[in-house]
Amino acid sequence: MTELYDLVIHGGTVATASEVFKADIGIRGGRIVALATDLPRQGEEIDATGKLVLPGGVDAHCHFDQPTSDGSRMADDFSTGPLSAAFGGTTTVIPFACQMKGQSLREAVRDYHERANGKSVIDYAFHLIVTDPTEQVLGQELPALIRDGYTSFKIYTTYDDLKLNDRQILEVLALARREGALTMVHAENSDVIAWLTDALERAGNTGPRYHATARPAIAEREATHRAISFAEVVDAPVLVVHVSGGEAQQQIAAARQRGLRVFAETCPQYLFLTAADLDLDGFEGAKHICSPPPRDTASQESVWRGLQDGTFQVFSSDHAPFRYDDPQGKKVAGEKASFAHVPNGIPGVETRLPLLFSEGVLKGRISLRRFVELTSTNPARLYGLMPRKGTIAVGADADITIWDPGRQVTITNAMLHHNVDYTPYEGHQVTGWPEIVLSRGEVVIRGGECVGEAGRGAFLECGTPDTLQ
Ligand code: DUC
Ligand code: ZN
Ligand code: ZN
Repeated sequence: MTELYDLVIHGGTVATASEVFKADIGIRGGRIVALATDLPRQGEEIDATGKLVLPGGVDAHCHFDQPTSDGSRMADDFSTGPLSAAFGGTTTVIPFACQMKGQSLREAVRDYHERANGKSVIDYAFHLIVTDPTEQVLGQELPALIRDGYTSFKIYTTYDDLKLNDRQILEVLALARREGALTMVHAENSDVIAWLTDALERAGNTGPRYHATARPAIAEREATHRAISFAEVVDAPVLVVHVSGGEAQQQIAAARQRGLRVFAETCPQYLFLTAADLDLDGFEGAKHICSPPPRDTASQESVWRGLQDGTFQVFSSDHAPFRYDDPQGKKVAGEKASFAHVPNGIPGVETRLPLLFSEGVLKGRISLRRFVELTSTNPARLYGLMPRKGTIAVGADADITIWDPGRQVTITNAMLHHNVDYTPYEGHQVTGWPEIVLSRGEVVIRGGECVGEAGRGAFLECGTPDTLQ
């Protein structure tokens, strides 16, 4: 008799964005084919008694093997980045394919496929980063790429090598509207940052902690307001990435109250770090330099409220990995460097889910359903990966994380699998950790080991973003 299932997960508590229920899961050909109590014991079996059975995480903001204009290299490539993600319970990553100014966007995409090809243990899609919206890019390349499954792109309002001017932002938003894509915005006012940076450096204030002074919440608020205003002019949806706290959050909440299709993402660093972490002894504060910078405890509370009240739809890592003791120098730029030359970004792809589960779900700040929604379902929906990814349902890919809700872990860098020599969360105690991770029905992580083959992860074409409120 042919078996109905290749694998059955028995006895667990399944959580989706809409319900939490006891069920067995039957898997065949990499997909979920049955969801019911007491499925027959067939094929391979996993006993999930006492465990949570969650849709694998979708980390919609991570940077792997992304060259920077100053030549600093990211520590994780498309092997170690996705591997670390998988160990942390994530089964889909959406890193960026970044166009360099003067480069064709098609060429950039080809380049990133070469970087990624044959390396990732889990499935991946790409957001684009549009830095040079020429006539060729807007008229031909971008519309064709959207049709080919690259349906979201990030634009910047800061960094000389990345930023767009206001006119260009409007052009990109208008194209996104026409072609059914989603624009993600890094919102910080470039001139405010440059002006403050110059003043700080002239005064000799160049240590890591001044990174936070040079990038104040007002600069983020202004650019957030501008991005939302432009999206309103064009009548296009927009998603503001890595929102750090109350100032920008108020702009987003007010826009959403007016019924605008404005979406927002926040990240662990805005819940678990503050600007004080940039002020550690010596140069150690450089370990926490990311942009926007972490703020203060009031901002952390504000971000928690935004996760609770729906201002934020997406919780991503913004994993942007640089080594602290890099061969090029401490945090790449060297200890003598001004904060302005330290690459912006911190690791977090493996700790994203445990931190939010422990501090959010177990401390009663968010429900388990909301946790799943923020970390898996909403990113899949907004970036056009539903119904394949982001949920546990018949027909979906069997991307599943079996979660031990009681496991106590003290986070140390030694236990993580990224290629970075530190974690910003060293010594942080959490309860809850992924135990078994399946990608398309195949166990990839079990018993603290990777048992999935490098390169088995597939490239995913994204469909039209679901930006209905
Ligand atoms: N923006 C990101 O999205 N990641 C790292 C640094 C930055 O400025
Ligand atoms: Zn950014
Ligand atoms: Zn980022």
